[in-house]
Formats: sequence, structure tokens, C-alpha cells
Amino acid sequence: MKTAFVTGASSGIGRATAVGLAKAGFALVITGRRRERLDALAAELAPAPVHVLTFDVRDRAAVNAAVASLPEVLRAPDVLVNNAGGAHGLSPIQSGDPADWDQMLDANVRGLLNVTQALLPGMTARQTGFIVNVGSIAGQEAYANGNVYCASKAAVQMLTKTMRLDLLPTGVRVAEVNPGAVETEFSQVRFKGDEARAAKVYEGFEPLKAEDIAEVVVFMVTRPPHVTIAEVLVLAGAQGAATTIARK
Ligand code: 8X3
Repeated sequence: MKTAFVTGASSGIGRATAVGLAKAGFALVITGRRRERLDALAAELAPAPVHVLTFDVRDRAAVNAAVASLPEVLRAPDVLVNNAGGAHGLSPIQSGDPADWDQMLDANVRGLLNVTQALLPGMTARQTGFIVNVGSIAGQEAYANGNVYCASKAAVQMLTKTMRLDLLPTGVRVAEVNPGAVETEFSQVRFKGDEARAAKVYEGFEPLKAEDIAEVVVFMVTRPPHVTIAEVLVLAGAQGAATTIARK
């Protein structure tokens, strides 16, 4: 049975991807900070084999300890989905909160590195595997007030490309999915629980659902070894660019 390790699986794209991979026949390691949600997901996916790990991707020691606690086969997954991360704040650079900046750079960039490095010994030893990094259209396009979030996702894009080169001799393939406007907890987190402001982001058009992105990820990681779908940009149907949306 193939195995997949998904970070940030307690909600949104991570959760939907875990569900999609379980349906595709993968045994799973689902990780996140919210144990109860992960346990509920594991129960929902039963009888699919699911191993729950609770840690914050920003905490390198916790990541390493969690991975070390896994049975050997799960320490070398066929698929790693680096999904954990998010946006915090949407302010001009001159009034941005440095705590938000740290949070985004630590989770979106350092967190991805922490998890990847913890799993690479197993994956490279097997000489096979597939890593999907969840980037964003925000890593490809600048938009006002996106500053550090855009920069963190631009870093994900460059890490994807450079990791692909570094890992080429090892047989581990690396790719990226870049979502546009997906309605998840993303905007509630970005706006710190301001639900009215979060709802406005998705007003007047049909946004993507987490499942739309999950389907793409499952397709990418189930291609045969001679195929790497290296980058996919997924926009809402009414979306032409990051902040260009035809609203009714
Ligand atoms: C989310 C995309 O453009 O809404 O990663 O910030 S955007």
C-alpha cells in the first residue's frame, strides 16, 4: 500500500487532500496542531489506515521527534504534501505586524523545510517519492498588501524548483500546486476571526473548494514515474488574476 504524509490536514486543502488520497488507496500520516480535528478525520477515514501526528511545523525539534516516532515505513512515504501554512494580516508594509511576518515566514517557508528535511532521509533511501508543495497565485503575482505572504509563497515556488534539481539524482520528484481563491478558513485566519471581512473575499462569485485543489494533487501524485506535472495554477472560474475577479 502506498503511503502519504500530509501537513496541515486538520482543515481546508490539507484535509480535503487527505480524504482524496485515502479514497485513492493511500495509507496516511495526517499532521497538524489540532489533535481533535485530526482524530475526527482519522475516524471518518476508517478503515483506511491513518496515523495522526500533532505538531507545529515551525517547531523543528517537534517535527523531528514526531517523524522519529513513526514506524519505518511511514518515515519514508511515497508522497509528501507540504500544505501547512497560511496568511496572517493584509496590511501595507509600513504598518504590517512583525509577529504576522514571523508567523508566515516560519510556517510557510521554514515549516516546509523542517518537514521536508525530516522525511528526506527515508524518501531518498527508497529512491522514489513525490513531494507536492502548496504554493499560491500570491507567489506568482504581487498584489497590494500581500507583501510578506506573497514573498513567502514566492519562496515556496523557488524552493520547489531548486528542490526538484537537488533531488533529481535521488528519484524523488517535486512539484507545486498554486491555488487562487479557495474558500477555506484561509481568510478567517488572515483577518483574525473577522468573519464578515473574510466572507467578503468570496462574495459575488463561486470560489474554489478545497476539494477542487485536492483532486488536482491526487492526480499529480498518481502519475507514473516518467511524468512530473511540475506546476499547476488553479483559479476560480470567475478569477482572471489574483485580485481580478468578476463579481456579480
Ligand atoms: C491564497 C491566494 O490571492 O487570495 O493563497 O492571497 S490569495
